[in-house]
Order: sequence, then C-alpha cells, then structure tokens
Amino acid sequence: MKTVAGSGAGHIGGPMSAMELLVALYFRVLNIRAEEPDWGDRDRFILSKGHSAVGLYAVMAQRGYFPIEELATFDRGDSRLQGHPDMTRLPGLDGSTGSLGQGLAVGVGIALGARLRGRDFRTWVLLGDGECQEGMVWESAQVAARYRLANLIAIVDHNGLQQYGWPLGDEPDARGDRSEPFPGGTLRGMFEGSGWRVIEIDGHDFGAIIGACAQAVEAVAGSRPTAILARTIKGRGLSFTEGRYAWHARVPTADELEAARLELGIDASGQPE
Ligand SMILES: Cc1ncc(C[n+]2csc(CCOP(=O)(O)OP(=O)(O)O)c2C)c(N)n1
Ligand SMILES: [Mg+2]
Repeated sequence: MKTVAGSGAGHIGGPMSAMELLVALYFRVLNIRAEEPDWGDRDRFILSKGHSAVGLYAVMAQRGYFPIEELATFDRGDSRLQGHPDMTRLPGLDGSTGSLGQGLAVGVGIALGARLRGRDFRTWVLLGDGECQEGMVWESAQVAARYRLANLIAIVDHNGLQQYGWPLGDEPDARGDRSEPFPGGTLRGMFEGSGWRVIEIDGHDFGAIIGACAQAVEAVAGSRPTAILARTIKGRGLSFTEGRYAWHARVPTADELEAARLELGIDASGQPE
C-alpha cells in the first residue's frame, strides 16, 4: 500500500490476494539463493500476472534480493523495479511479464529446456484467474501435458475477480461474482481435461500452500504437470479492499494509508505497535 501510494501508480488487489502464495514460495518452497540470483540450479519463478509486481518486489526485498528502501523507487523510469517485472533490469526475475497470458508458455519452454539438459530444478508460474481467459494459457497447458512436464507447476490465484469483476448478465455495473472464468466450465475441468493433475487449496492458508507445493515437487519425472488452484480473496488483508474490484489498481489516499496502518496495528515504519 505504501509503495503504491509513494509512486502514485500500481496495483493493490492482485498483489494482496497472492501475498501468502508469494511468501510461502519465497520463504519455504522455492530452491533459490537471494545472494546468488543467477545460480544455475535455482527453481525458476515467473509471475505471469505481472501486474502484481509490487507484491513480488515486497517479498523479494524481505527475502534479501535487494534493500527494502529500494521499494521507494517502484515504477520510476530508472528503477530496477518496473511497474511490471523486467528481467533485463532486476536479477532474480525469470520472465518479463505484464501482458497477460504469456507466462505459462515461457515456463513450458524453461521446463522443457531443463529436461533436455538433464537439470532437475522446478519451474513455477503464478497466473491470475482472469488471465486464464487468454487462449495462449491453454495452448501452453496442452504442450506441457504433451511433454509430460512434471517439473512445471502452475499456481492460479483464483480470486473470482479481474480488473472489473466477472460480468453478470446485461447490467454494465453488475459485476463481481466468484464463478469461473468461462461459462459452463471450471478451471479444474479445463486443466484436468488438458492432462494436468489438479490440487485445490485455500490460497491464504500457509499450511495448505506449502503442502500442495510439496506434493507438486514430489511429482514423478515423466508424469503430469501440476496445477494448484488457490482459492483467494482479492485485496485480502484489509476490510476496505477485500473483494472490491475497484481496488484492482488504485492509489491509496493518505486517509486510506492511515486506516490500513490502524487496522494492521503497525507504526509508520511498518513495525507492530
Ligand atoms: C493481454 C492483457 N490484456 C489486458 C491487460 C490489462 N489487465 C491487467 S490486470 C487485468 C485483470 C487480471 O485479472 P486476473 O488475472 O484475475 O488478476 P488478479 O485478479 O489476480 O488481479 C487486466 C485486464 C493486460 N495486462 N494484458
Ligand atoms: Mg483474479
């Protein structure tokens, strides 16, 4: 919230809905070295829902990839922390994203390359549920299953909202149900139909996230890729942002920052009061 307020641009809802997923990945799941971001055997991670970059940067800073103070440069032209992830600027990123729909295809290429080179790291891709309306996601899903890429794991931040929520009927403002991206289909059905193994979890439950990721990592070489469907709430963490599509990309006012601080019980520097 503070970083977005400081830069005057950025996203809130998507980063907050994915926060437990990102924290679990960077602090418990990914086999990475923050001090050696180009380590060859590292797990690869692609934030396909690149608009959630500010959340990823906050977690990477806490994990030691760069100083926390650098978050204040977010979205400036000369910053390593672009509004959407730019792997040519920030070491530790394995994909440049922001144009939705592309990250899984990049992950398929990396995972296939790892297999061909006999490397045993995993490739993880975090997608939005709205993003799953992009056709390229399903082309990639088919290819991943065709090559039995058990070393590829897709995690879907299944918050039931996108930029404006799902349209409901003919009313232009009737939005915000928590149904699936496609009428008559479910993400589970679509991944399973494409040949993937599917695990559904509560995406705010650290134990469930870590357990599902461990299951995915144990996948036997030559078996199916795994999709973890993480049920989440967009804008999770603050009463006034939760489940509100208006917070998809909004700059908090000074009053809202103060309300957030009080609700979280933290002081101005972010420490518990
Ligand atoms: C190809 C493409 N189309 C549109 C956008 C604009 N856009 C950015 S985020 C977003 C909504 C994404 O919704 P979802 O994938 O559900 O993400 P989340 O709910 O986690 O924010 C849209 C339409 C984009 N970045 N890329
Ligand atoms: Mg969504």
